[in-house]
Amino acid sequence: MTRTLLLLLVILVAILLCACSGQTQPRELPESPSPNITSLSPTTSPTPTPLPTPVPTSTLPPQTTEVPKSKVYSIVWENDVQITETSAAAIYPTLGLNGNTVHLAWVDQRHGGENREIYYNRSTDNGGAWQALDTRISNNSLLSIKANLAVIGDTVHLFWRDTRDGNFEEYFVQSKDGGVSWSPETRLTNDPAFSGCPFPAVIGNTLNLFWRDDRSGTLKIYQKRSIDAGANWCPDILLTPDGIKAEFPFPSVNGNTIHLVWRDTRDGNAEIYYKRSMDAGATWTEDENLTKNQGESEHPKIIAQKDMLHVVWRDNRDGKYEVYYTNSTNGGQSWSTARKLTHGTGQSYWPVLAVSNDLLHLLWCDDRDGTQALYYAFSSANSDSWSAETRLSDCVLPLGEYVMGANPIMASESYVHCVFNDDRTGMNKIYYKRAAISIQ
Ligand SMILES: [Ca+2]
Ligand SMILES: [Ca+2]
Ligand SMILES: [Ca+2]
Repeated sequence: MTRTLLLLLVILVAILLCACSGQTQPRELPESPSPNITSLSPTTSPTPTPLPTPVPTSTLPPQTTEVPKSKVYSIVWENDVQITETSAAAIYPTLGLNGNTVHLAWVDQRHGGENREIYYNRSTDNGGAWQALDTRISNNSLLSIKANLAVIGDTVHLFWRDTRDGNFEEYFVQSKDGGVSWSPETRLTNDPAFSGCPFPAVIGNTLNLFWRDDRSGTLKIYQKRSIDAGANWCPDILLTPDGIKAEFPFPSVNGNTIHLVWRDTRDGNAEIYYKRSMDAGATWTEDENLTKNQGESEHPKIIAQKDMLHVVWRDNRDGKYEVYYTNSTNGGQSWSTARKLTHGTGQSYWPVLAVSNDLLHLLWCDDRDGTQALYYAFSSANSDSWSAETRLSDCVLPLGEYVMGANPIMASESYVHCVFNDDRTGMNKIYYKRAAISIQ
């Protein structure tokens, strides 16, 4: 019995030893979840399948850099809405945007003769419906033109230029209730020369206005500032060198920083210059030439999108005018190599950008078919690839420097809004068109 027990004990020990010899190192406890899981490099995740990018077209360059994207956007344009119904011409529409509210200003000839007046309308449902009665903003017998809006919440600032004083001067009105009622107008400039094309940049209660002025014989860029929401304005500030022709200033605001581009001839041909103010317009960095080529580089527009800056302009460095693009990923400290965006048979004019979330929207005029037409394309890849073009309208004014309003395109998360004038009825009228943005 004892011997049997001993034998069983020996067998048991042998089995245990055998089992232990086949066992690996004691299993470690599973790691606790990494607190940095959300910051893991994308390269450690399964590589997302590159989604179909918007189809390159014959007039936009093929995609040069594959950018994996998690979203494919669809932009579907709706029918035109005719905003002005009078028998008189209306031109130069421009937009402002605040949430679902779309603000629209334009130049209207309904009062006859040489008079031009600034008119205004708005939609509070993303462009679905417009006020039955538009609003007359200016009221004098001479030219009131080139309106431009700056919208901060319910406060709408509206600037334009006006010849009532014997030469062009900048004027300003303000609405603090989303365009329902308007302040009396304020005359902002007072010099005997041409004061044109006012472009505002608003940061809280600090208003900056940029315009071109030839008070000493040459067009130059001037700035004017108010730090009390427009109640008081500082004297005019000259922003570009005296004696150098500079015009078409265009600002974009990002936080407390104003980024400014303009057309400048100090280098012997027209170039796009840039500078920024990181204190809401009080001080500025040095002027920087963004183009540096022998062609005429003009019609610049800049727009900030999150931490990226996008600039477009037109350039004839290759013999005819095409739309060019550059961007900065470090707040304007350095810029990408310029890229040509249009390759059609005609000349391209007046490129304008809008941004919304991940999208970059481009609107421009092109005469490839013999008449000047308005085209649109978008990019979800910082201009590396572009959608097919959409011809939005036969644009209508003869080619010239005053064709396009200041902001004819703006975008929200849900819609792209576009305004233009078109003479399909035999006379220029203001049309509005929107596109719903969806993610497929
Ligand atoms: Ca007038
Ligand atoms: Ca003047
Ligand atoms: Ca140039």
